[in-house]
Amino acid sequence: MTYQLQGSLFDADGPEAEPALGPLDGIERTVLGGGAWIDVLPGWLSGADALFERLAGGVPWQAERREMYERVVAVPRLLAYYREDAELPDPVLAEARDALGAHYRTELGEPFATAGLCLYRDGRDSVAWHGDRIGRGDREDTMVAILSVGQARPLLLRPRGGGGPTVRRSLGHGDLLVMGGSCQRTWEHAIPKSAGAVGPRISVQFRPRGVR
Ligand SMILES: O=C(O)CCC(=O)C(=O)O
Repeated sequence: MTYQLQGSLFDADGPEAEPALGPLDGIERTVLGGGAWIDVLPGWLSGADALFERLAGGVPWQAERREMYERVVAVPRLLAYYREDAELPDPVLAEARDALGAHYRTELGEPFATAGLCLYRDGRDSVAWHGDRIGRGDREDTMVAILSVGQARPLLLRPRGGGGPTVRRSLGHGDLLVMGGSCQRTWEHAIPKSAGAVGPRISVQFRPRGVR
């Protein structure tokens, strides 16, 4: 199976441009409340077409199944997980992890260690409301940084359990979004299903050790 970017998604640098990261200085913080925040930097990565192609074709994507309401159902996206010290599937991802670690060193107090990759094949792929609360994210403030390539999809955030205002950020080709503070404990996030012609998207999530 091949996953291809649609023409309108191609970035301005063209498909031949090597993936490269810009500075993190322009990143903008939005305080969500309850100790949670998000930082957003559109277009952090240039040469995003080439990175998309390499990851789409080179990562050993896994289809997973899970139990839901006493049935086993397919998880609606493909996944790959790189543990701490595993070689990442592209050198620019190691650069991204290290640049994020350096930028947030004082605030986070530890490096980003693991990388989770998700491939949303089309608008039917999605992830339901959740916080990354397996491990320390359930008890401690932490950060999860998402680098997105491919089709722009909205990331929604709401206070845990719902009932509060929903915050929406479109994550496009080369964009960065970092969830921080208590975000995994006190807020939830989701990528909803989307109707119509929706191209593929790859999300790369960097997390500190013990957060999942
Ligand atoms: O697709 C994304 O950027 C979000 C992924 C996510 O929330 C997760 O895998 O826990």
